[in-house]
Amino acid sequence: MEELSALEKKLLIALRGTEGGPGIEVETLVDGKTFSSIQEVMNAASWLKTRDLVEISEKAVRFVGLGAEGKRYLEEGLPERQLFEVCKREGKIGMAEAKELLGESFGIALMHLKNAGAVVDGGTIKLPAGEVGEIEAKIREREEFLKVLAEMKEETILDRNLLNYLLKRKNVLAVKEKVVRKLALTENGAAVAAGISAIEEEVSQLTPELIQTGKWRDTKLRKYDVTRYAPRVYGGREHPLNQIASQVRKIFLSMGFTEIDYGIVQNAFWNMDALFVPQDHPARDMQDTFYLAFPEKMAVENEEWVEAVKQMHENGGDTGSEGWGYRWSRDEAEKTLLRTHTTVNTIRFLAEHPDEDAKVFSIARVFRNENVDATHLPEFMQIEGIVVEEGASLAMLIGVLREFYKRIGFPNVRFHPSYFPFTEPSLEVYTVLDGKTLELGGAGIFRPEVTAPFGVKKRVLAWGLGLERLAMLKYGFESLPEIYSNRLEVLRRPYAAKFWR
Ligand code: FA5
Repeated sequence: MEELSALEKKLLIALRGTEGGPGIEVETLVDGKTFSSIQEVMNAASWLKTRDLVEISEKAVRFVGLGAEGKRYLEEGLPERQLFEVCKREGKIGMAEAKELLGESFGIALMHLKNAGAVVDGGTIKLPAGEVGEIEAKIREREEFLKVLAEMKEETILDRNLLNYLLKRKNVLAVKEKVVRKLALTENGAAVAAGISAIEEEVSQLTPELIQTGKWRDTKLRKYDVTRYAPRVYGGREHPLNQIASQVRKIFLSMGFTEIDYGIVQNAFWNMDALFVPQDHPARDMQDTFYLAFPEKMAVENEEWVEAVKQMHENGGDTGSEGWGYRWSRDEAEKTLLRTHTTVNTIRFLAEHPDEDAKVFSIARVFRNENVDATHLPEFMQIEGIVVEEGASLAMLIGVLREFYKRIGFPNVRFHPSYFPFTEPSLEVYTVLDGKTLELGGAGIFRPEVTAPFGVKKRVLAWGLGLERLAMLKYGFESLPEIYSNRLEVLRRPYAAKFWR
């Protein structure tokens, strides 16, 4: 009883005595005093129904009224009445003559006069002798029916045959369907209703006003039953990929990093040459990289950089390295492409800020000419970062990555040695999932061949990590394509990490 709202109690009282019967129509309960709207009644009724105190019955009922033609016939008479009158005067009438007399309504008039008993014989319409009275009676019945409908009361009983006949005539009648809802108390409901004595006004929502004025002390607060069923509400929320990107951003910002980004369209110089990726490296093939037709080329901003990178590839410049030992091509370096990794962001940043200590990161989209599978997409996001600092070390690099993964929820990532043309030493971050290793990212210390051409003297710790693979593990997606499927049932389900500590 305590969990019932005042409105629910009022409804129970209003329904007293309805148990076991057909119930009361909802509309009749709306009196502007106890209940002000159908919604109010139905709201209370629905809750009472979930508690098995009220039964709600719904029945679709058809309401018949006059249609457009029906209203016209009521004023001007039925078309068959007009034809009947001329026939009656002459005893018969020729089809052609009748057509002329009645104009447009001739067809309908004839059809319904025949239905009432007239016959057509050799181009003449006749009322068979002795049946004239009967025919007229039928027409009158129809006319009466229309009149009755026009003034219909709830208790009017209609002739079913006539009704069916007129329903077949076009636009004579109009039918509307309405759902009639009736409420009745269940046995439980009757017992509860009998026990209600006074209805105290009570409050189901504590407002700031109630609290500030102190009125809450004298207010009766309605109790909640937290075990009751309530429909699940799906509020809007950020796409999981955006959520995880925001978390990644927050983590790096809180670790003192600054976010950077350069454009998606780059030339091979920044995407590869500056990173000491040789010009015959397989990753530069069209099978792996999306090159652009417009613009086909993009010059490098600074000739000194071009010269230094060229030397590095051809002979290692003055780093003591031998370089790659081939003739470097400016043409190849100026080719435009969609960046294949975000390391292009950090190398550009380094070229522009060669002397600074720095901690920068980016979370950005990259493109590769890849076949889609569970762990590969042609378009994906990378989390890139560098730490530039005199005494930076591999231990620091591992420390930063461990800290990042720990903060995002993965305390047990592992590292093993790896290879990238731009780092030495290089390592790979991975995790084990369903017995298989899943590569999460690459990292390392930029080689002198990468830093020297831009005059960077300090050590640079660098990494590039996959965002989607992280999202997949964190939110329990089956595969990377599922993240982008944007199916509502996938986006709505509660996220469950696949990866466990
Ligand atoms: C790189 O892209 C290097 N630039 C990373 C790096 C940066 C190394 C700085 C050293 C220093 P890799 O191609 O392995 O490396 O990609 C890095 C991560 O991106 C992968 O570990 C993976 O998590 C993600 N990734 C790579 N290819 C795909 C793909 N096709 N779909 C989704 N994620 C991918």
